[in-house]
Amino acid sequence: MSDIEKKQQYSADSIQALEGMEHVRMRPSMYIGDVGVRGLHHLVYEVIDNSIDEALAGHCNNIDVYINEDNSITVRDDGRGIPVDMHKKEGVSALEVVMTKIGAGGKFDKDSYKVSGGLHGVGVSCVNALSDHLKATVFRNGQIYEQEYEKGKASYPVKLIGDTEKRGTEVTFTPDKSIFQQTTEYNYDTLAARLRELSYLNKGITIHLTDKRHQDDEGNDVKETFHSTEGLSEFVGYLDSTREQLTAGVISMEGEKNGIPVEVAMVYNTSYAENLHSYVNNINTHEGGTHLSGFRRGLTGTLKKYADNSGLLKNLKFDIAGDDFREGLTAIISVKVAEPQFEGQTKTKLGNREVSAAVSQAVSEMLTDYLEENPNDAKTIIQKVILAAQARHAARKAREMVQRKTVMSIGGLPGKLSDCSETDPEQCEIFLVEGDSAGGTAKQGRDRNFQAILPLRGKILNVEKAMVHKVFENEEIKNMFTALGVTIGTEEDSKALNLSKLRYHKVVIMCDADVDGSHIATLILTFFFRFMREMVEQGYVYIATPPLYLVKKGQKREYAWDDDQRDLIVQKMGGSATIQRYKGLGEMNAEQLWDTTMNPEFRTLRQVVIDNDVEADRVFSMLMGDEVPPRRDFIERNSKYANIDA
Ligand code: 0RA
Repeated sequence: MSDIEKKQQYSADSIQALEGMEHVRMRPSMYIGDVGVRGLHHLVYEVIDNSIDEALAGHCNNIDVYINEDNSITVRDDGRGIPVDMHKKEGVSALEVVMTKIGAGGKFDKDSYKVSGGLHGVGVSCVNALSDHLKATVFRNGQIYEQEYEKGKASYPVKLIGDTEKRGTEVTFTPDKSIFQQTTEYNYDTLAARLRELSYLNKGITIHLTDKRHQDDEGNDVKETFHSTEGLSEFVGYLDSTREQLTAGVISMEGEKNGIPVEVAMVYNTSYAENLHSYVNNINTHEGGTHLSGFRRGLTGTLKKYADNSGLLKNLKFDIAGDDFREGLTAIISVKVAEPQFEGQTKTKLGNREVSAAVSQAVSEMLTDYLEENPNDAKTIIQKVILAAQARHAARKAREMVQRKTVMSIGGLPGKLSDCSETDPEQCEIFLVEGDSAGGTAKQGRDRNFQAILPLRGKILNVEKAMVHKVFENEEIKNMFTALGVTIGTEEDSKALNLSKLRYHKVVIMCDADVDGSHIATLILTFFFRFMREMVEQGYVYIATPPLYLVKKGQKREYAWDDDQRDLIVQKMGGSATIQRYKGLGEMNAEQLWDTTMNPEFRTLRQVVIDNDVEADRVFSMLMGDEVPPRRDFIERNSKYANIDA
């Protein structure tokens, strides 16, 4: 029995269920993961999932999501509407049971195949418990019903408020500020990314997102519509839109194998990165699992067989490994599993054994057909695989050099590193600084007890476009590996990261606050995202935020991080102040850099988080492409969402 099932059984008793709602408020992280930005957005996904389920059951076509002016959220669908009749056992309306009893979720509809589900699958009652206020409106049987709640408790019994021709359910909730203490402000891009993802994963559904807090030039609310007719093949196209495709079409399939609905879409591009994304019941299975291993097995087996039969591998002097078949591959795998077993650290790894063969078979059939029907594409793909194998051999040599350097302790650290004296990694910070001169200032300004400085020379390698062995041969990248104490590659997995000897628990990217600086920061971030991803996932990677302005009047000095702040300071000083705009870190002296950017007491560090795997992948390929404007636009829009670190 899964945890969720246990929870449902537990809460079947109404008295215990009441305790359940209080328990959610007492231990919210147990239900929604955390009470930060992620948990806040999770509330929305939890509500939407009910509407998605209604759509998957064939009763709903449209879902409207509103971010209201006060940061409350409204989700409306045109499904059957949550039943409002009396629930015999509980003695209250079914609606009230769904809204106030933990785990009551889809209990009414035993026949419906509940496949959608938030990561924690806890249901809308959980959202209710964590909301200051929630209003549910049901359009059903020609009538409109309403009920409101405060912190999960019904304010009055369900009431009839009018007639309607519509059908559906509408939920508006205001997250409780006493629970979500960090912020209750919703990020449009985060919600948009998830809704877009859901529309690709559940083709045919139309989802609208409206942001009532922001208007365009004509005064209309910012708004987007997400709808996919093709599903995953369109998703792959979207994801790879800034990469150059190797073959003309997307290879895709959709069907059922051994009773398991399987959908796969894949495309090869000219890059060297492997981008596999997998889903179970609309949940991103970030840690992979049986469906992903089934995909890999099907892919390798089929391509190997084809290559052997076609004679393309004749006279090859080196072996071909599984990795080689996935270089430059972008693929999305989506399965629907009735009773998913989630394992792994973040419970995003599928454990169900039976899924592996289902996906493997589906992939073999799909690929075999494709290769036979498109012999030119087949040849192009196999040639790419051979090149990958060749490069891998070169990479192994380069990697071994990085390893060797890491293992040596005396004199093993890069010469450019100014290390700190503290040795407990948890206390230690390293600043990756662009350029030697800024590096010098940082070295003078730092607290050498716990802050290390590693200057990086100019533009570091764009790993998005470089072959793997070039990455490991790169001087700056080798320095980062050795300075951080991170090694890569084990016997079983050439890409596995070893963080057991990590020397700093805060890695701070410190670049100029201009376009060039953000480009360099993005290059470094891309490196972390592709080659040291676990560092990001474990929350070790931060971005420093140097000020843009120094405002001076007489003896008074204040710093500003944006134009509004600058104007406010000038006003406060009574006008006619001198404004210095910092063009780079180099214009600051050591003391100024310490005061504004490095001193833990006053600085703002932005912690780098990945809130949507697929979107992060797309954004990095976009950012590292050749066009500057979308990159700049993106960075400017996203730099507002700062995570304060004390
Ligand atoms: C169970 C039964 C029925 C509808 C729903 C659940 C339902 C729940 C939600 C939550 C958000 N939107 C929803 N839409 C529908 C109705 C069963 C029937 O009418 O026979």
